[in-house]
Amino acid sequence: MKITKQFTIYFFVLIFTILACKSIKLPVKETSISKRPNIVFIMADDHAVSAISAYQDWLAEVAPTPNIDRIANEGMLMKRTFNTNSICGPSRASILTGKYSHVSGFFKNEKGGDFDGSQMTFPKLFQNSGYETAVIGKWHLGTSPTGFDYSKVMINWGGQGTYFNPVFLENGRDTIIERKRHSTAQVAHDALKWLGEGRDKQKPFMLMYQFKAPHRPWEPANEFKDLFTDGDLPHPKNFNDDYNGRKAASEQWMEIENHMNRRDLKVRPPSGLSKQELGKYYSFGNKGQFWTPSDTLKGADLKNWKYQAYIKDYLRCVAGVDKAVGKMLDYLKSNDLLDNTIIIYTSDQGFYLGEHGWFDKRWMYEESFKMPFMIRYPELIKPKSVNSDLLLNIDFAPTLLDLAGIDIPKDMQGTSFVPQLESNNKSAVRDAVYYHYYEFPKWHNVQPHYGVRTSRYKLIHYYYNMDEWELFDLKKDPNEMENLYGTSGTKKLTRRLKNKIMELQVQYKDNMSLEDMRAMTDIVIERVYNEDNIDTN
Ligand code: SGN
Ligand code: CA
Repeated sequence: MKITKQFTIYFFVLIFTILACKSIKLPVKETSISKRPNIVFIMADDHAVSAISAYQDWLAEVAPTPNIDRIANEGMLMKRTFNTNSICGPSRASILTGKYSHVSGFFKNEKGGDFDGSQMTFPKLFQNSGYETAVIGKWHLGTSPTGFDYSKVMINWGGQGTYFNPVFLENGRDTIIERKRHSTAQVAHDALKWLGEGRDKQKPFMLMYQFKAPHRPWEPANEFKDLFTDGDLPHPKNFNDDYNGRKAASEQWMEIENHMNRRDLKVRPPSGLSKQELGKYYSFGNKGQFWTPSDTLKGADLKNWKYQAYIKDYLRCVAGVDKAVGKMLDYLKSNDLLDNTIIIYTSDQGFYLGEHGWFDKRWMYEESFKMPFMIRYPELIKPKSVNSDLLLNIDFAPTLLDLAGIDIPKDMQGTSFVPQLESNNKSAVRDAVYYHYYEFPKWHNVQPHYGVRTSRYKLIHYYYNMDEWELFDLKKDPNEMENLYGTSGTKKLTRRLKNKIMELQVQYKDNMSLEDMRAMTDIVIERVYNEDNIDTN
């Protein structure tokens, strides 16, 4: 064959183009727009960073989470992702809207009303730009989901769902009791079913895959009951805290030793109790009532007994979530979807696993303030990447939109951290994170507070019915045991942090009076899902 001059030119242009595409990285937006990646946003409930072995924290060896870790190992692990209000519904509302609680309007779980589903959320923006969207599992926002082509969310137990016989609302219409599977396995089953046969396969998809586990009352599936049966699990460093110098911390109702109830500790009720009597029986302990399984078990031994019962069931629930994550990863792999799907694992907030002697969340202390966050997307992210930027849950929406090449609405308060996903990026997203918690006194008597955290320091103001400040040096005191507020040599630092709080309050439009903030705590608006108004017929 005779090679023409024109062909030779074509040939060189082609080789040059191939080489250029390989070496030059196109700007993120262009690459992702053309590819339209799928999204699987996996969120557990109350899953603490220390209970995910990828974080190499104090439980990593005894309770590995190999499937969740795969996301981090094959992608990026974020070490400093925080929430703006450490409680379920508010954090979920912030994730959907990219806005602080006082702007999304959902700022407390108890008697704060339901989520205003008419507002703009990131799933709506995905749906509007041609994605097939779904949410399956825990929702906990009252009003039925908007912005989804398919939804199946738990609605019983005040919208929290239960581990066994959970009640779901499908597409905002049908009520279904699922009796066959444990809640985690049910959510996994429904998500894979939707991926396999429920969605429009011509479109890219955005799936929110959300578990109830490992939320209180920590009821694992039978198949995990035999985990951790050989001896005791370790205690965290500050398991015994006297709350010295931290007034708000000394007044809570969330001590493992004093506030775990019979339901938490899986104490069997006597037979023949009415529904009301049963409720009373189970909640015994909430208010500090003394209970022991035997007359000889008291003091530190009793506290350890309760802790072991708690931590083991919590970690068994985590094992269930880990298995469900593995199922999802395997499904994506065997359906050739793994590499064009952005996979995220997170939790609505962190949790205390005995730190400060506690269970539950709500505080701006690290364990509940921090959220796990890891993301796998080989197109952009190198395996085994680690990032320590100060990120917030309000950044998730803009980041996801950015990754899919969808415009980010100007009124979203978070920032896209797509540049951070490229490991060589050095510019920080922000130099401090702002936090605000409102719900009081239910359930755990945690004082409303706001505060700021920089990469080294934290300043908190408890303002509801006390006027207390706390200052921590996280480098010297990572467990937040020593309140430095008002101690010598901290004046300038305190002033700087107070100024930062004021600056962020203005930036996020949270610069209201303390009186107005207290009024938000006091608001009483009932929520839709009480047991009595669920029709399962
Ligand atoms: C329930 C729990 C509380 C927990 C809240 C909020 N009590 O009310 O311990 O703090 O949920 O959790 S329980 O006796 O009903 O288990 S959240 O994750 O939904 O915000
Ligand atoms: Ca939660």
